[in-house]
This record gives sequence, C-alpha cells and structure tokens, in this order.
Amino acid sequence: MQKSILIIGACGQIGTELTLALREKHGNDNVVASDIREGGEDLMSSGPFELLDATDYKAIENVVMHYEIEEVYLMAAMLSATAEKFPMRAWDLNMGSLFNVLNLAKDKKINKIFWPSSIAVFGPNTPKENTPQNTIMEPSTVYGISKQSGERWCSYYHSKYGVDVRSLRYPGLISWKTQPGGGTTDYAVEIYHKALEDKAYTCFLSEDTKLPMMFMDDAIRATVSIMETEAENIKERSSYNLAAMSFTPTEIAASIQKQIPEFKIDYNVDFRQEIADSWPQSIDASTAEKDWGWKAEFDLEKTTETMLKNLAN
Ligand code: AKB
Repeated sequence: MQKSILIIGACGQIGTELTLALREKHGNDNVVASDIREGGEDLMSSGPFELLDATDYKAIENVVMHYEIEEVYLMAAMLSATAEKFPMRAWDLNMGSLFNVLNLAKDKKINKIFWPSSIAVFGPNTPKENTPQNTIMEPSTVYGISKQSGERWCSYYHSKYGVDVRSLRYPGLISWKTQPGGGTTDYAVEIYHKALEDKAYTCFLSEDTKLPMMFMDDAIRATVSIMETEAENIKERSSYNLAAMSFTPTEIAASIQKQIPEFKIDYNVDFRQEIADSWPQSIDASTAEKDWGWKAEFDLEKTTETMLKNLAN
C-alpha cells in the first residue's frame, strides 16, 4: 500500500539506505528525504528532497503539511563519540528532534513514527553477554542517556496519547554506501576502507573489545519489518533489542585476511575505548524474534565478503 513518508536525517549512514529502500517499495515520489545538508547523488536524484533542521518544529510541520506526510522516520542524531565532546548539543538535537515528531503525532498530524535507539542505552552494570530486553540500564555516556530518556518518552507518548511509535536498539552498523560519523563502532566500517586502500589499519579500540554489530541490509530489513507489523503485535513501546553478530577487532581483521592476506592491524586506543567497555558484548533479541519475526541474515564472513566486493568496485 502506498503512503507518504518523510525521512529526517536522510543523508546519514542509515538514512541514505533507508530512503533508497523505501523509495523502491513505496515509489520515489512518496518518500521525501530531508537533512540539514545535501546527500549523495543517488539520494538527491531519485526523489523529493528538503533541507530541514530536525530541531525546528515549525519547519518539520510545514514539510509534513505540504507533502501530506503519514509516517516519519527520525534518523538525525549525534552519535556516541561526538556526543561526549558536545554534551549539550547532543542532548538538544537527540531529544529536541524526538519531541518534535512525538508532538506531531500527538496532535494527529502524522500517524506513525520510527525512532532509532541503540545498544548505548545499556551501561557498565548491565549483564554483558546475551543482554536481555529488560535489564539494568545505567548508561554512562551522553548519547546513551539521551537514547534511554528517548525510549521512556516513546513509551509515555504511546501509553498516554496513543502515539504509534516504534523503535529498535541498533548495534554497530556496517555499510559500504555511506560512512558513519561520530560513533564508537565506526572502526568496523573504516577497517574495510583502509584494508583496500593501505592494506593496514590502526584501530582505536583494543584487540579484544567485543561489540554487537549488524550489516546494513539486515538493519534496513528490521526497520521496514517493524514498521509493517500490525500495531497490536508491537508489545515493546520503548525499543526492541536487535542482534546479528558480535566480534572483536582481531576477529574482523582475521576475516579480512582471508581475502587480503597481507592486511595488517595495529592498535592506538583512545577515549572511545571507555565507551565501548561500557556496552554489551552480545544481545538477546528473542523478544523481537517472538513479536515480529526478527532473523538476521548476515554473519561476519558474509559481511566481509559483501563489504570488500562493493568497496573494490
Ligand atoms: C555509535 O557507535 O555511537 C553507534 C551506536 C552503537 O549507536 N553506532
């Protein structure tokens, strides 16, 4: 069924691929991309685009009215590493933009919202392996605090005002079309670029830092799938745990070496190590599996093959 969709933050790592996937599914003209800056050629030329500041309620409302938007995907956010440098700016962007779309839905100007949460909602006191859907959440990062608060607000707007908001706790995302920016898991994308360019990579996390990760195709499938699920099956109105694979820098390097034997990794750990150390090592996604049928398709080997093949072209 065709519907009118707005993506805020469409030029970022997830937004770019999500926009292209939704245009494919719902028709180019029905999916309006927006961002504070212009994006790649594919995105700009394939459908409508608006320059839009996610913290400007009036500007978002104008776009929503103009295009008769029904669904909003809010992908604009400041990620974990940058947020540690600019705590107030991160809070203002991450929370202000969320309130803007929640209030549009509360006032019945849009019907449905997707908002991304993150494994960053968990903290140093959370069980690290197979982290459950509901457990201790004491995030120790600015980004994690904003995502955990956001989850509480989503749940509140759903129960008090009936807002249909859906959310996923994304792990680190690996993609070849658009690079991430400002995250702690970014190393798992940079490493493929450097493997092809220099046959060497200096990693800012230590060799045995294990983190939950996911290939972008799986993340997009999960996002489309949770948005297409019947409302009564969405039991978690905070956010769903989501999982595909977990690995360390040593393990991703070994998977690259199977294809580029001369590839070398060394380490120069920085402030991002402390962020990574506060996060889970693996995630239990059984609630998402049960409620709306989540199943990952990409493991580390398939991710490495796909990344190297596409980046080499
Ligand atoms: C980050 O590293 O900040 C993000 C995330 C895990 O949410 N990729």
